[in-house]
Amino acid sequence: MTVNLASKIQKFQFKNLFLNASGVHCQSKEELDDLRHDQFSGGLVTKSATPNSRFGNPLPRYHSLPAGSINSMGLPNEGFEFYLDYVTHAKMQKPMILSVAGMSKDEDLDLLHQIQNSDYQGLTELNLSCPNVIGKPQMAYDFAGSDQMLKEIFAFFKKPLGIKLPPYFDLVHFDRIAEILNQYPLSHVNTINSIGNGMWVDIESEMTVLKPKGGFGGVGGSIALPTALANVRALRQRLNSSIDIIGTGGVTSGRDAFAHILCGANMVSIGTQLYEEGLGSFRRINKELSEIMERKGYHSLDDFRGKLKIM
Ligand code: RRO
Repeated sequence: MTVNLASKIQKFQFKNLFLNASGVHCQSKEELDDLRHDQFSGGLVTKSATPNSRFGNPLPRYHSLPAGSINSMGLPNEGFEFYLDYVTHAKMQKPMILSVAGMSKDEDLDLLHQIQNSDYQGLTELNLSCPNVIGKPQMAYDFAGSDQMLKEIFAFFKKPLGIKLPPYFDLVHFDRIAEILNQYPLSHVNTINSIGNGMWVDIESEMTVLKPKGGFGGVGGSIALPTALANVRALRQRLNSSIDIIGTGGVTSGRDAFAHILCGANMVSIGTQLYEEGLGSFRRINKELSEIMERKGYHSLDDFRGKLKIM
């Protein structure tokens, strides 16, 4: 039996459901080319672009944890023009998602105006959840502000647009954000960004492991999996069926990807594990997911997507 891992976001067809998580292996042209040519990833997401290139926060700004990672990269990127040019002109092997993150609402609107006025016809994702830029709050925790912003965006933006959300931790917050998002013609939501402002301590040196922001950073990897699954599930239960979901967070194996799909993910992205293991992680996780599906007699992702049973 062969299984089919094809999936889509709106009209965009992906040969398989795996993406890199934005931020991992997607900053430079070489990294983007690697992803574009890798036959075991279905698509790619760019590093979130700011209007101008940025070095980001001081080092050390990434640390491996026993079951994940903590980072405070601070939006290092090559600048918006570089990424817009890449996704517009690179010879396509697979669909690409242009991630953008202005440092303010005005910058977000300006970036989206530029995309609207460009030749780019692909998917865009607005990152409303970066936890690591000093003085820049995670927009998606401000419900009224996010609503207002989306209202202003969709007054002019007519291309496919999704947003990257931070994790929510209260059922009332899922209700509230879904109620807002359901008012807009979003292509997708990508959930979750890293769990913001965690802390890790090296007890020998008695120091933080990250330099920026006094050691606070976004937590990802296995430890984030339960939070990620909860967010995919809770949003799938609440969002209009027209809004697709990219499940991000804690995927290290085919089992984790299978769980994301059961919770309702259309696509699944790999962050910390891709960083730690490299591009080979796509091949391995593909194979593991295929084996689970074969064992269960599933031919396609639709056979079990969103069909999580409750006890
Ligand atoms: O660059 C970062 O520090 C970063 C970003 Br923009 C983000 O959205 N999520 C994250 O964990 N790190």
